[in-house]
Amino acid sequence: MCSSGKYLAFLSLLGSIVSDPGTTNRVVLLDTTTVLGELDWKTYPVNGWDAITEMDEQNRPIHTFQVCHVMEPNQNNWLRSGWIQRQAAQRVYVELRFTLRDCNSIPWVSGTCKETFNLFYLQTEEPLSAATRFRPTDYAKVDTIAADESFTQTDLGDRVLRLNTEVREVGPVTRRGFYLAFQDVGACIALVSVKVFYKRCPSTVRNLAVFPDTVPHTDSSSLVEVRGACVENAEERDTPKLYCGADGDWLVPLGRCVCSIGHAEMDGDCRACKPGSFKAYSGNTECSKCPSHSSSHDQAATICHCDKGFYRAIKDSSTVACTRPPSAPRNLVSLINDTALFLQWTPPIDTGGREDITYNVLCQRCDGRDGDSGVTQCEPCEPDLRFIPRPLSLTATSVAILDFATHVNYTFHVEAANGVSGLGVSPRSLANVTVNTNQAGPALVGVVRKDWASQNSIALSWPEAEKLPSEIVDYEVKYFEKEQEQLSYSSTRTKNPSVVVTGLRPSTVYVFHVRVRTAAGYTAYSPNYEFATAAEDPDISDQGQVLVVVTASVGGFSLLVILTLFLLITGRCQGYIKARMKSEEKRRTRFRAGHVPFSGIKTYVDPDTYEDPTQAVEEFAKEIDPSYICIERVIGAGEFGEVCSGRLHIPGRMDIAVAIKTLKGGYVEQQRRDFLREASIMGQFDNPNIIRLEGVVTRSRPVMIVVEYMENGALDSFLRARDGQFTVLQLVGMMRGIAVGMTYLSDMGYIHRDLAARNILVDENLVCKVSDFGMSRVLEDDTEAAYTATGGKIPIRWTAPEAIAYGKFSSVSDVWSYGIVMWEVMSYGERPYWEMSNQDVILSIDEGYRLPAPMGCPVTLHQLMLHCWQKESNQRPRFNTVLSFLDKLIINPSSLLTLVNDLQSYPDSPDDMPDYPLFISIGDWLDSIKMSQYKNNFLAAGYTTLDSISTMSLDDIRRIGICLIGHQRRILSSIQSLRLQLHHIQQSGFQV
Ligand code: ACK
Repeated sequence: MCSSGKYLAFLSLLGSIVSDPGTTNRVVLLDTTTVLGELDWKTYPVNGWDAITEMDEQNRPIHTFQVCHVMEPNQNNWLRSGWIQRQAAQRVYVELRFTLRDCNSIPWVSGTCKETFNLFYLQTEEPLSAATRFRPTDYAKVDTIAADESFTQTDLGDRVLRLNTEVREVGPVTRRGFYLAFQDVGACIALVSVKVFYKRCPSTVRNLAVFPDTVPHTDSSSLVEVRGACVENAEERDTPKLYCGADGDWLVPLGRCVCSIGHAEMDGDCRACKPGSFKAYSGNTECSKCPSHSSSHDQAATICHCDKGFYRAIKDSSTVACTRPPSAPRNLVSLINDTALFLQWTPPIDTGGREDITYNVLCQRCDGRDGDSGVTQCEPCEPDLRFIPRPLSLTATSVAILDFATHVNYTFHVEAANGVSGLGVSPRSLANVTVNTNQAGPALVGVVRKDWASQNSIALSWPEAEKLPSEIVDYEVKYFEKEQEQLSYSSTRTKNPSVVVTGLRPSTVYVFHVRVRTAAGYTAYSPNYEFATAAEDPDISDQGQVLVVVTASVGGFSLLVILTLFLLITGRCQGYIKARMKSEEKRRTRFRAGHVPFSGIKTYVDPDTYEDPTQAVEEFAKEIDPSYICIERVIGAGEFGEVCSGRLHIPGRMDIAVAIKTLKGGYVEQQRRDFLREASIMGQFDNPNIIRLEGVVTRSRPVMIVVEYMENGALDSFLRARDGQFTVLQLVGMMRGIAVGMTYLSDMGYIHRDLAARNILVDENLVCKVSDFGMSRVLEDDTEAAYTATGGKIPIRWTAPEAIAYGKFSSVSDVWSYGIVMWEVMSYGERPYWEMSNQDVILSIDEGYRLPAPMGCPVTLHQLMLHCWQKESNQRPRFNTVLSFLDKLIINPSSLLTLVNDLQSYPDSPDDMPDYPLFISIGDWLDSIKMSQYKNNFLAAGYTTLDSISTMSLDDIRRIGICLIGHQRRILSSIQSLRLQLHHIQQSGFQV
C-alpha cells in the first residue's frame, strides 16, 4: 500500500475540491465529503482496503479509501458502503472521485498490477445485521471502472496526480435501501469521495401555479405529467401543467392561473390592489386607478365606490366613472303662433359627465292669484295638450305644443335628466318659462311669392316680418321636391325677405316654407308654397343671364358670394341654333339612336368616330365669315399658332369680345385636322362653365377657332398675379364653377384628361370655365405632360395614379385632377408638389403621400381634396357629389371657418383620414346609408341636424317608426360611427 506523506498532503487538498456542486434538481442520498463522523464502511478482507480519515483546514474530515497491492497476485479486496436509504429515488446515480496509479509508473511490478476496479450493489429492505456474512455473490455488478487519467510522470521525474470522476447509474432501485461495494483486483486506488444521488424536478412556480418536487420516471424516454395548483388569490384559466423530464428538468408548460378580482400579478404572486385602485375582473391585468369621482379605501378592492353626490346608473359598468345629474337646460325660449307653441333650449353646461341626456317638459297653468295670500295659483295643465314629438324623454332640444287654450299663462318646466337623475337626493335640473297665449297670432312670415323661375332657379320674396319680439337675424327657407315628399330637403338662409334658390331641377315642382330667426329663436314656418321651375329646352337652356347673389353673415363679417351662372344668350345666334338642332338630331339618330340620358343631357360624340374629321367640324362648329372677325392683339402662343384677342361682329347682333386661335401657315393636313378637332369637341358643349365656341374659319386662311373672350386669362397665372386677394368664399365660388363645368362634361361622357388650373379660363366676373379640349393633342401640347412608362404623354402632377400607370382615364381620374385644381386655387397658383421631380411625385403618391392643405385652407376643402385623391378610383366622389358638397359649404359658410392650420392634428393622406362624412344634412346622411325612405320619420320627429341624431338610441329609432330590425341596426350603427366622427370633428373645432 502507498501511503507517502506527499500523497496524504495531496489527499487533504482534494478534500476541499470534492464538495457538492449543489445542483437543485439532484437529491443527495450520500456524500462522503460531508459525513462528519466515522463512515463505518466494511472491508473484506480487513487488510485489503485501507480507510484513512484526515482533517482539512476547516477541521472537516476527509474520508479516503486506498488499496495498492500491486505486487501480490490474486487480489480480491472488497469495500462495502453503509446502508443507503433509497427515499423517493427510482434511478440512482453514483459519482466516484478517485485516483488510479499507472502500472508502468511503478518500478518492478510484475503482471499482477491492475488499472481498474469494479462497482457492485445490493438492494435490501432493511440494513443487514452485523452478523451477516459478506458474500460477494449477493452483489450485482454495475460496471468496471477504469481511470481516464492516472499517475503519470513528467520528464523531470515528478509524479503528477490526476483526479478521475466517473458517474454510473444504478438501478432501478425498488427496495427501501441498498449497499454499494467496490472490488479491487490488484490496482493502486485512492477512492477520494463517493456521492449517491437521484434526480428530481424541483418544486417551482410557473404561470401563477405551484408545481411540487417530482421524481422522473425510471424510463428515461417518458415524461411525468404534473398538475399545478394556483398560487393564493389566483384562479385557473386552463389547467396548469408541466412535464418532468428524466434529467430533472421541467418541460412543456401548459395552461395558467390568473389573479383573482382585487389582485394583480407581481413577481410571480397575486398581490392585493392598493387603496385607491381596484380590479373588477380576474385576469392578468394591473389594478386600475379608481375612475373619476369614485374611490376605494381598502386593499384588494374589486370596485371603487362613488363619491358623495355621484352615481352609477344600473346599466353602467362598475368600472366606469361615477356621474351626476345634469345642470338645468339653458336659454329656454318660447315662440307662439296661432296654432303651435314652441319651446327651444340649449343643453345644460354640466352634463354630469354623461351622454344619455334627455329632457322632460312639465306644464302648469298659473292663471289666478290666491285671494288671501296673493300667491299665484298653479295647477297641472289640461291633459289633452299635445306635445310633438312627446313631453318626456326628449332627445332633441325643442318641442312643439298644440291644442293649448288662449289667454292662459302656461308655465313650462324643462327638466334635463340623465341616467343617474333620481338616484340621489339632488334637486331637479329645471329651466322655466311662462307663456301667455294671448300672443298667439298668425305665422310671422307673410305670403311667399314667386318672382321668377328659370330651369334651375326660383326667386322668392315675402313681406318683411313684423311685430317680432326681438330683432330679425335672418330668414330660413326650406324646400324640397314635391314628388319626393320631403325625402330630401334643403335649406338656405337670407338676411333679406327674398332669395334666389338655385341648383333646382327643370320642370319640377318644389315646396317652400320660410321662417324667421330672431335673437329669441325661430318663429313658426309659413304655410307650404309650391312653385315649379321652368321647362327644359334641350337647346335653349334658359332665358337671359341670372346673377345669383347670396349674402352670408359669418361671425361678424359679411361675405358676398357671387355665383354667376351664365346661360346661353339667345337671340344672338338663333340661326346658328337652328342649324345645330338639325345636326344634333342627325347625330343622335346616327350615333345614339333613341339614347338621351334621363337628365336630358346630350351625349358627347368623339370626332374620331367620323371617317372624315372635317365632317365633325362641319356638324358641331359654325363657319364664320372671316370679315366678321377683327383681330386686335396677340395674347399668347398655342401649339398651332398665335392666340389673339379681338371682336366678332355678326351682322344683326351685338359685337362681342373673342379669343381667336390661329393655325400657322405651312401646316400639313394632319395638323389642320388636329387643330380643328378641338372645335368639333367644344362645339358640342353648352354650359356656362365650359368655354363657348363661337365658330371656326376653315374656308380661308388662316384657319381659326373663335371662342368667347375671357378677360382674366388662364386661372393659374391669374391667381399667381392676385396672390391672397380673394376671400375663401370667392375661391370656393371659382371651384364651384369648375365643378359645374366638369359635372356637365362627365354627364356627357367626356373625359378631359388635362384638367389643370392652366386650362381653366377666368372672365371679368371671376367665372371659371373649363377649356382646352384637345385630348391627345392637348397632352402633346401641354408643357407639363411627360412620357410615362407606357409611352403616353401625361401631365403627371395632375393625373390619377391609375391613369399614369395603365392609361386608365375616366371621369373619376378627372376628379383626381379636380382635387389638384382645388389645391392650385387655394394656394393661389402654386405648382403642385413644388419642385419635386415627376418620378418622386409618382413614388410619393404610391406611398400614400398627398398634398398638404395650403395656408389658410378650410378643413372641409382639404378634406374634399383628400377624397378626390383616394387611391381607389371608385372611392372618389363623383363630380355631382363634389358640386353639391361645395354648394352646402357655400350655404353654410361657417363650415369654412376652421382652417387646417388651426387643428392640432390633421391627416394629410386619405388613408389616415377618419371617415369624415361628406354630408351636412340628415337627408344626405340617410342617402349615404341607403335609408332615404326614412327622411320623413326623422324630420317629423324633430331631428333636423346631425348633432340631434347623434344621441339617438335604439328606442328612439323605434319610436320614430322604423320597424324593420335590419334597418334599425343599420341606422344605429351609422349613428354610432357618426357620433365618433362628430366628436372628433367637434374636438377639432370643425362645425357641422
Ligand atoms: O394666361 P393667358 O392670358 O390665357 O395666356 C394664355 C394664352 O391665351 C395661350 O393659351 C390665353 N387664352 C386662351 N384662350 C383664351 C380666351 N378664350 N380668352 C382669353 N385668353 C385666352 C391664355
